[in-house]
Amino acid sequence: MKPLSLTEKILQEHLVDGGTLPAAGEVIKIKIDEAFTQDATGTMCMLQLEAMGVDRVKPLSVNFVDHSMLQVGFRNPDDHEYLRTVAEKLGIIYSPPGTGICHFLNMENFVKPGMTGLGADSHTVNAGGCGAIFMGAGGYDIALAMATGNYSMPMPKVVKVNLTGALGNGAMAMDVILKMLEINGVKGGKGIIFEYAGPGVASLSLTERATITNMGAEMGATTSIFPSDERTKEFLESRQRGGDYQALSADDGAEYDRIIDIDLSALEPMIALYPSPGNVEKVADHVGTKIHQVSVGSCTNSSYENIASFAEILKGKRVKVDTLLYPGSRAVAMQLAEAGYMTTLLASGVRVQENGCGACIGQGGSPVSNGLSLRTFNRNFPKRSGTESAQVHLVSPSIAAASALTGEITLPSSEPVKFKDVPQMIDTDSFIMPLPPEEAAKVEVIRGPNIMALPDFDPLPEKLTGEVLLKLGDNISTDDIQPAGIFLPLRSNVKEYAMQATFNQVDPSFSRRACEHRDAGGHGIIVGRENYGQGSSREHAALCPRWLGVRAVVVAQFARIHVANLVNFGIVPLTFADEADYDKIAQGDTVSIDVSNLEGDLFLEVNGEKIALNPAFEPGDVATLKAGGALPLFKTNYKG
Ligand code: MIC
Ligand code: SF4
Repeated sequence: MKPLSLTEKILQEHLVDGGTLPAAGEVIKIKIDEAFTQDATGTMCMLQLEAMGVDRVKPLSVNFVDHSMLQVGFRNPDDHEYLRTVAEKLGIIYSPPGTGICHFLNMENFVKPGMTGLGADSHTVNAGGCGAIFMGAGGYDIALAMATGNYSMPMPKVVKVNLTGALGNGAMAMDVILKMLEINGVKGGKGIIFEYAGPGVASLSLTERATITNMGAEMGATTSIFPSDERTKEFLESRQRGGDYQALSADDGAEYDRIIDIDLSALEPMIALYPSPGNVEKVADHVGTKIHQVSVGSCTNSSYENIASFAEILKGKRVKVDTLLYPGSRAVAMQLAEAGYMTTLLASGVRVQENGCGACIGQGGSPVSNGLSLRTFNRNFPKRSGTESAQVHLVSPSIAAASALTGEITLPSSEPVKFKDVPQMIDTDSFIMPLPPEEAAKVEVIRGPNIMALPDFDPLPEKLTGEVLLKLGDNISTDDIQPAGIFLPLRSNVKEYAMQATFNQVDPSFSRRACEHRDAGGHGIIVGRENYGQGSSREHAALCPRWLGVRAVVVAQFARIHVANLVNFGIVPLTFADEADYDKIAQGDTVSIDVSNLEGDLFLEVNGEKIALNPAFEPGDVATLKAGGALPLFKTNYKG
């Protein structure tokens, strides 16, 4: 038998119809062992799940609350209450606010080597550190996976990352993934699963591995995976889950699309400079730059090891700048307390915050105007911090610690940081577990006034005719399309979220213009270039534009999750056959696209010219697009 990569082994075993794996790019349907949401994507996901008429979810499912935690008014608590009660009704585990960040909790409590999983958040890929294939997707795809236990996706290419040596020179796991970003860039992972292997793997703990797989999202990768080995066993045993362990690795002689070699011993501290995780340089070249804030945490770097290393560097000293800390989970916070590090951190002047996403998604912790914030997070897109004029650079926890003490970018000692090894804490009591079906059926789902009904969308007309509402450049992120931050409490209210936030940081007149155009019968068109929709999995970046009358997006290339979300909400995703045609279109141009035959040749007509387009959707998506979106199609089939 052909030797298989670890990725191929897991995917093969999960093929719904059995058989062998097809060539890269062909659609595969796999069984999903776990599906989860977080609160910011979860309410829409749950509304869609309810609209599907599902009584009880099929795979292990979890609703985590970690993003929208500020309870300033009724909106966020209403969302939490809806998520709690709908979880009880449908057989989903509920993780209340304060328990921790979804990806961190997932690793601690649910992921087993060899599993497949889907989460309504782009950093679901974090779980790859535990030898599993977990991917981010939009809320509709999660709802469907919860309803059916299956997910369809293009077969990815598998790229091996051969690790040798061990980290030294003050480098941490964050520097491994920053190196990968330097090599591959922010779109170099599209259609790829990065499979880490080689003798260097054994030197990395599970949480270090998760830091690396987590930020695979920043390369646009489908996901990343590490083998399951003695370190995996050690981690699972420390979580009292030794029974979940199985050894897993690639077969000798497995073939890969490409091999990337990284010598861990040669790495040095790196920094991703504002405004992109792909702007990677050496910290050494930026030493002495004045900073205004340090923020430690996020799903990338909030483990006990991360925070204990940070605390060791601060021990007995005082921070010079505003320094915020977000532990990954309540269990991590308890472990830090047990080891005495909570006291160290507080005594150093650190502002210890709630276990959750916090400043990473602009929920507090915004930097001062024109300030520079050094963060151990994974994204530094413009305005994401909530302060328009501020900049964010991304670094490892030890750079964050050394810099917090001096108020400028500083390299710590190159000696490895030694921290206290205390047992991990178990906090499974925080979860609200599913009720038996007969009791679940009696649960009343509570919908406060923040929970709006899903909008109805009409089918695709034969021809789209309207205006180019926006012409954009490269790397437009979902934070540009549909910002989070102060707008996060509007996630359950499509109309308000669309009117107040869609593209508002790019062009504050967008929502108003789009509405007027829609109400006059026009079909809105967006034009962009490379890597459109990078970043978050938020389906609101498709749902809200659709509500505002956008019916097609024409770009050079799309990010993976966003293109699926566009299809799910009936927006036709198209690419230029010849990228140079981008220059032939201007914002405000009246254009038309005949979409009567989505499987035929497609053109955009503008200024008397016909520009050739390619579909960015799969043939299997045509019915969804024609119906005006996934839910309208689901409902038609369900009724029929
Ligand atoms: C992010 O980091 O951008 C988020 C917020 O976690 C998103 C999900 C969301 O927008 O709710 C993600 O990464 O998918
Ligand atoms: Fe939360 Fe930030 Fe991780 Fe997104 S990237 S899940 S906002 S911690």
